[in-house]
Amino acid sequence: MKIKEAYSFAEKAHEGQKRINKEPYFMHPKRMFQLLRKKGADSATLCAALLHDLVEDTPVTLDEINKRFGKEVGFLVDGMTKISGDLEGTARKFEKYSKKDRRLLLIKLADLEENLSVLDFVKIIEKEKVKNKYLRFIDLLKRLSRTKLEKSWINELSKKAEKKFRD
Ligand SMILES: [Mn+2]
Repeated sequence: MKIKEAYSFAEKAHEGQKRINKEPYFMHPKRMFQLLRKKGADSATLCAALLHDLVEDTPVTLDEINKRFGKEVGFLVDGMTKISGDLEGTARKFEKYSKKDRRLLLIKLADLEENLSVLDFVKIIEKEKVKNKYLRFIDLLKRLSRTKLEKSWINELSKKAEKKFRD
């Protein structure tokens, strides 16, 4: 599939954006891509991981993603796009989408795993809010996990997160 195209498209769309730790934003989807590739994810999953924050954080629309990368990738990106300011709505949407395409569980796991690495940069006042959001999705993924890969990944991640939030 169009992995190279997704890579440069996402890199360009995130250009100029910085993460909380001041590195270029694109490092986030890039590391998710690397993580998922190691786990043997298929090309639609890899493309969607690279593109997963575009609709949320850049002027790129879902329509454009569908046109460029096809509906399969578009569906995964849509499933990763949150409903602004509505954590419960976002969780329900994610659950509904992931029941139609289980690959969303892996993309979300990679998202949570990668975000754990910048958690130390979150300001103390925002930490509680971030923690709530984070744990909401850990719980949801625990409930939705079925395969060996999903289960072992979420268990490992949940332990790491527990430790991080304790520090
Ligand atoms: Mn993300």
